Amino acid sequence: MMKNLMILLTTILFSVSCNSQIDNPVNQMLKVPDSPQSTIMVGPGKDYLTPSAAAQIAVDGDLIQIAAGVYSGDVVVWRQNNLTIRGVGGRPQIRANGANAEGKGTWIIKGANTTIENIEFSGATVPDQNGAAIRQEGAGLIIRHCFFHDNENGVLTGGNPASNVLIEYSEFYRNGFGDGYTHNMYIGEVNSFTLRFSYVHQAKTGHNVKSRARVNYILYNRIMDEQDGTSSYDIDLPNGGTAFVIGNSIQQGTKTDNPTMLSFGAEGLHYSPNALYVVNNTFVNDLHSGRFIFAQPNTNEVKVVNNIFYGGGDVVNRQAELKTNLIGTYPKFLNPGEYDYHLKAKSPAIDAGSNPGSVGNFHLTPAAHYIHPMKAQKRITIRKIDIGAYEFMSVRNSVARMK
Ligand SMILES: [Ca+2]
Ligand SMILES: [Ca+2]
Repeated sequence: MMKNLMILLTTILFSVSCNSQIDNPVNQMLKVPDSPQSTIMVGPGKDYLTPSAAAQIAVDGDLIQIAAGVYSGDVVVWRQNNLTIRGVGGRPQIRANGANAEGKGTWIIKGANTTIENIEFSGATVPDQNGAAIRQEGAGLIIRHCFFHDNENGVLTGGNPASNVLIEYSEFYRNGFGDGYTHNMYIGEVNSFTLRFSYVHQAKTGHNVKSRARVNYILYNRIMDEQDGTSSYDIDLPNGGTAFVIGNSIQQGTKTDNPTMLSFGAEGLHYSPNALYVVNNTFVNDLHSGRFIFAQPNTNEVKVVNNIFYGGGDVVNRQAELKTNLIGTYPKFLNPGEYDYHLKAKSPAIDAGSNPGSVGNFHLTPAAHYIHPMKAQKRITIRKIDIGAYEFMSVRNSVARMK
C-alpha cells in the first residue's frame, strides 16, 4: 500500500509533458502544427453532423473538432494536408458498423502531415479482411490519445520513405482479423516510426506491433498478451533497419500464436545498416518456453543491455553484445498479477545495470517510465542505473529529489 502511494506520488510529481522532456531525434522531424486556417466543428447541433461532411469542405491546415458521441457507419477519405482532427468534450467513438471507404477501412488519409487526437475507432472490416481504422497513404502522421479496438487493423500505413509516424499515449486492443495478416498496428516502409507511452495488447493472432520502418523507436510502452491474448510477436520488425527498443514492459502469454517475443529481420534485412538496440526493458514470458529475441543472423549489431528476462526461454538466437541483464532470477516485481513490473525493495535488479552508451547522438539510457494507463514519468537514475523498465525509488529518495 505504502509503495503504491509512493509511486502515485512520484507519478504526480514527475509526470512530464513528454515533447519537452524526452530527447528523441524524431521530434525534430515531425511537423509542429501552425495555427489552423479555420476550425470546423462536427457533431450534433454543430455546423457539420459527421466527420465525412467536414471532409467535404475542409482545406489544408484546418482544425477539425469532433464532439464526443457515437458516429456509426460514417467513413471518410481525408485529402487535405496539415489537418488536425481532434475529439473534444470527451472522446468521440467512430464505429465503422459495416461501412468502409475505398474497400480499405474507416478513415483513409491521403493528405500529408495529419494529426489525430483523442478519438476511439472500432469495427473496421472490409471484404478482403484487411480493413484498417486508419489507413495512412500520405507522408507524416501523428496519433495521440486514441483508442483502437476490434478492427481488422488498428493503424495501417503504406510505404513512403518521406514519412515519419508517431503514435503516443494510445491504446490498441484486440485488433486483427485472426488470420495472422492483420495486426494491432502495421507500419509500412517509412523513414521512421516512434511508438511511446502506449498500451498495446491482445492482438488477435497478428502482431501487437509490426513495423517495416527504416528506424524504429519503441520507447516506454506496455506491450502484452496478458491472460488470453493470442498475438504472434509482441514486436515484429521484419525488415530490420535500426531499432531502439527501450524502457518497455513486454509480456508473452500462454495463448501466444508464436513463442518469440521480439523479432528483427525475420523476412530479410532491407536496410543498411541493420542494428538492434534492446535496453532497459522488462520481458516476462508466461509461456515459460520459446525465445525473448530473434535477430536475423546477418544483423550488423545486436546490443542487449540492462534488460530483465524472466519466465524462461532463450534470450537471443545469435551472437549479441549482452551486458548486465537479469536472466531467470526473480526480480521482485511490485504487482506481477496486474502486470506491473515496478521493482520492490531489495530487488536484485536495483543498481545492477550499466551505462548503455549512445548511438550517434541518441542516448540509450532510458529517459522515462511508462505509467499505466498511458502516462509518462521522467526516469532519473538513483545511484547506479537499475535493470529493467523501472528505476526503483524509495520514499526517502523521492523526498530528497523534491527538495
Ligand atoms: Ca509471441
Ligand atoms: Ca538505481
